[in-house]
Amino acid sequence: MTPEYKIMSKPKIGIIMGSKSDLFVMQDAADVLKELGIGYEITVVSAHRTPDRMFSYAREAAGRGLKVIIAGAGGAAHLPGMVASLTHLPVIGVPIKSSNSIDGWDSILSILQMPNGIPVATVALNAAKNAGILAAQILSTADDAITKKLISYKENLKKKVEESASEMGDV
Ligand code: RP5
Repeated sequence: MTPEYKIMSKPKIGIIMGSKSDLFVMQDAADVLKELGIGYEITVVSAHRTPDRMFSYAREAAGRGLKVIIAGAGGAAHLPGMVASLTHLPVIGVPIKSSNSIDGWDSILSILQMPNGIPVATVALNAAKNAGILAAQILSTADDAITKKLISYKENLKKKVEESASEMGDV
């Protein structure tokens, strides 16, 4: 399957989504991983339209060196849970408010309410950026360079708030 993925060097994170129409959300995961200098691959894998592709992607992911999978889907979103059932890798689910969605709740509940034994770490609706950060945090437990980058990323968030506060007039 490898040649058809869009790959940044030495991918450790696999970003998949149920449809190309999910890319407007899932791109945020790729962007934050790029910012943190973490290699990822990104592609479309549909649980219901391409079940065989989903099966082989999930089964082969660990062997190809991936450490975390980020899976986004909208509507009756079974992709993250099904992928989690097929691999021991941690799976982060991104519920997406898609064109076929009932306000996003269908996707949130499908991804969040996994039965015991097969967890999916579910982020907020459309929160692919947080999925990317969480994936980096998982990698950081065994990687000091990523830890340093995350500390500086969060330090920067703090600085921005402080700058806003001083612009608005500190109290
Ligand atoms: C889901 O259905 C996809 O994840 C997407 O969010 C939604 C709509 O897909 P398209 O009809 O736009 O391909 O499977």
